[in-house]
Amino acid sequence: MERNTSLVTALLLLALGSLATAQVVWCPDLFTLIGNTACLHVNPQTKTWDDGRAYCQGLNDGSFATDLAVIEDCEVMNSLWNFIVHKLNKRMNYWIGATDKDSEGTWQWLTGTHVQGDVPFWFPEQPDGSNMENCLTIAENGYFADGACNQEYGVICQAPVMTTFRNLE
Ligand SMILES: [Ca+2]
Repeated sequence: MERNTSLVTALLLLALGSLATAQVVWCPDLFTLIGNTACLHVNPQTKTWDDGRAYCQGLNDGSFATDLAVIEDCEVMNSLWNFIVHKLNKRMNYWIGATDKDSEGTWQWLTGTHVQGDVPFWFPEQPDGSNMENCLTIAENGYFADGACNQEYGVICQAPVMTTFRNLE
């Protein structure tokens, strides 16, 4: 009997222990959690791609890095476009963080990874600008397109997702 009681007590404590903390995911100031996995900042004020990048890189206090957004996830892409159209009501062209400046036709994110091709990211027939269009936008139709880097578009910036373990007791 005593043995059973201590076993039950141990199991109960174990259950309480796992319930007592929760992982809290959040974003730094100025950034919104999109699709539960990305911290993004959408600014409809228009800038060239380079100026947009500099703007994004300035959106932090030095304890983490920020840059133009890297959108590799379909869920994030959908949630982002819903946020832009339905919440901000600012459907327009936005710069994001990829170019084919280094090698025409080879699109790379600022992180160095290859930009995924085709549906559901790129609009059909895009990219189509060859050497004239070397920067990546999410266009006003909600899909990727290439754009001339000195055009002035809105910008979408990204910060790392922050995680905290919060005690629930
Ligand atoms: Ca190009």
